[in-house]
Amino acid sequence: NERESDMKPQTRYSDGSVRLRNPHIELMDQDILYHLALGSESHDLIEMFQDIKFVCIGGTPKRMEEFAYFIMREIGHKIPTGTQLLDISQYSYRYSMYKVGPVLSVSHGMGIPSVSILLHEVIKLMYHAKARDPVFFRIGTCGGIGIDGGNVIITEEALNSELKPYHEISVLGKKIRRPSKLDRRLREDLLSLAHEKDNAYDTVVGKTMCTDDFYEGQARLDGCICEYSEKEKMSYLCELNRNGVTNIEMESLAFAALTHHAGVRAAVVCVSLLDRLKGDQVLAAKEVLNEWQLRPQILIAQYIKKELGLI
Ligand code: R2B
Ligand code: URA
Repeated sequence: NERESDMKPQTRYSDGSVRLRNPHIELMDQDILYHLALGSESHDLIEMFQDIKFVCIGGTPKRMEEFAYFIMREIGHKIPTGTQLLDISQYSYRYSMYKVGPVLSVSHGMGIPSVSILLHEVIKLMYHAKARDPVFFRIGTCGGIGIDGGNVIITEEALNSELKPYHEISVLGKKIRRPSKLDRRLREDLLSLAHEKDNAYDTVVGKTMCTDDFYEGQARLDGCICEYSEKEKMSYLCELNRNGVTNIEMESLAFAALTHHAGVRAAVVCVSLLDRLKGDQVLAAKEVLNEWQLRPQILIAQYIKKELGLI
């Protein structure tokens, strides 16, 4: 019952606004974006979100709040003195969402199920808002394969744990596969914006393996269960390395597959927290980790500033 999804990637409307691959939505009286605490009738989504050009998503609510303040300074967006950015989705108690001019900064939680739910609703949000040609970025963390903590990896291709470039999901009890493609042009533009002068860290392009677990799913020896040897672990990680895998994380597959299928341009930029060929535990100090997590944000900010004509 397995088959490649034979549908072509979704195209946008001629004005660049998002078209949904779902005939049911426009027949509904209202569409409640439950996990965002927004709705098409309860909120004026066009008024609130039509100007969005960049949708940036990342795991934690705190990091995405910080990104919102960071991008606000970078693009010179002003809010009244003494006021704070509002977490638009605070009453969902699931995800958090901040809007800074044309930038939306949203948390997606951990793993494919969480990022999938978020993306279904954010892509619908862009559709209801009639936002034009929004670009999506995942700003994340990962384990490097032969890449030390602190270095930045732009995903060339998202692979499942069998190293295949598709996301397999169950729909009506049947397995279907969707290609986990990311936008090549976007990736190349990002790479060209990566700093070269500063040698503090590198920015590289590589294949990203996406797993459903942090421990056994990523060949760690330090989960509550481990039924393989260190030798088996190392031979597996070395095989990943030989296959061009530069990093492992837990969302890129669904992120790439859903955005591609919805006809939305997207890229994944992650910072490595450790080289998995050297260990399993994330040992770096909190302050160091915080500084590292800014690095993908800096790259995305460069892209946004360039697109806005600010650099
Ligand atoms: C990277 O970090 C998280 C696990 O610690 C997960 O969300 C991911 O992809
Ligand atoms: N996120 C992951 O999924 N794996 C790591 O090793 C580090 C961060």
